[in-house]
Amino acid sequence: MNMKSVFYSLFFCLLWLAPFYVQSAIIFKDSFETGDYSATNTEGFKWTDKRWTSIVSRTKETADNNGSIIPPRDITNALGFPGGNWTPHSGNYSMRFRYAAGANWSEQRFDLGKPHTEIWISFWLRVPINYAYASGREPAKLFALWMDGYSQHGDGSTVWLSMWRDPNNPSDARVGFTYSLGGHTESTGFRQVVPFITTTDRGRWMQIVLHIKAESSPGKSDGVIQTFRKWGNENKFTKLHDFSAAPIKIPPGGPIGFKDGYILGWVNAPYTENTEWLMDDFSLLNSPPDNFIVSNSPPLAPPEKTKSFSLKCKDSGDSTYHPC
Ligand SMILES: [Ca+2]
Repeated sequence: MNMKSVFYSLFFCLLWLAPFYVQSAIIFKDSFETGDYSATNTEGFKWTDKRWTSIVSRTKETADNNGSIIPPRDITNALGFPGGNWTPHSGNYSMRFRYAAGANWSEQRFDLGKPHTEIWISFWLRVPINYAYASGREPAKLFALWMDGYSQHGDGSTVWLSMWRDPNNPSDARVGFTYSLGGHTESTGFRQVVPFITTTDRGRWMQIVLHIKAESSPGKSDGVIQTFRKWGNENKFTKLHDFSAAPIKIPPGGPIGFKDGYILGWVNAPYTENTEWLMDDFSLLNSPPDNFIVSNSPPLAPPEKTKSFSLKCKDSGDSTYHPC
């Protein structure tokens, strides 16, 4: 075989292999199959503050705020939430978020370890089997990501997704995003508040994919916030949010990028019944996840929402609630 033949053999061999090397670069993945909060990665990811979350199998609650439950609590006697369904999205375990009737808070925080200026986040979320947006103040938190400090505690920006009551069907939820400008300011108005969950979606699993990117240089306002959602019986994602002019500020004092976040969180209108969400297959990526096909249908686009709102927050070390 001469050199030319070797070259062409090698070239076609690489062409054949290429499709196997375009997989997403996964930074971290947790399907909770350890039955606890111990998952980490080389960048130092860790699950941090917990507010009424736990790790559950189909029948047992195996780890809670203290990291473990001995003996595991049974589903029929799990803190007044009898009769639930803890079937995970995959494997044998998932993370449970429990909002007691009348209570405002269930939240799971995480630390990325290494900061990222751009990140893709994917997780599966199961709509509570008795889901209904309660009457009262809005919104209800869904997700947050920040850099040096949360909301006004940060010189860098915070990005949020929150649920709003559907004015046409008050038990249903819409979802919008907002962000703070940094410099220790609170969030700006919500944008792109679009249909999200109806009571007919009770018990359904959805995959949520977020793409969040800080501005490329101070003041450039070219940050990105995109949200995609795919129900378990769908093969394509629907784009819910698409914004590429966000002034998402990196704090001059660091960290250079997003460092901490949380899932779900404070609801201004407490549920009238004990309500539990399940979350599974959480992953952080450098690029879109595999099999990421987005429907050609245009993004849902009701009018922009910019009305003022009131979020209540309480951070480590705070003794009282305050606006976020
Ligand atoms: Ca799992």
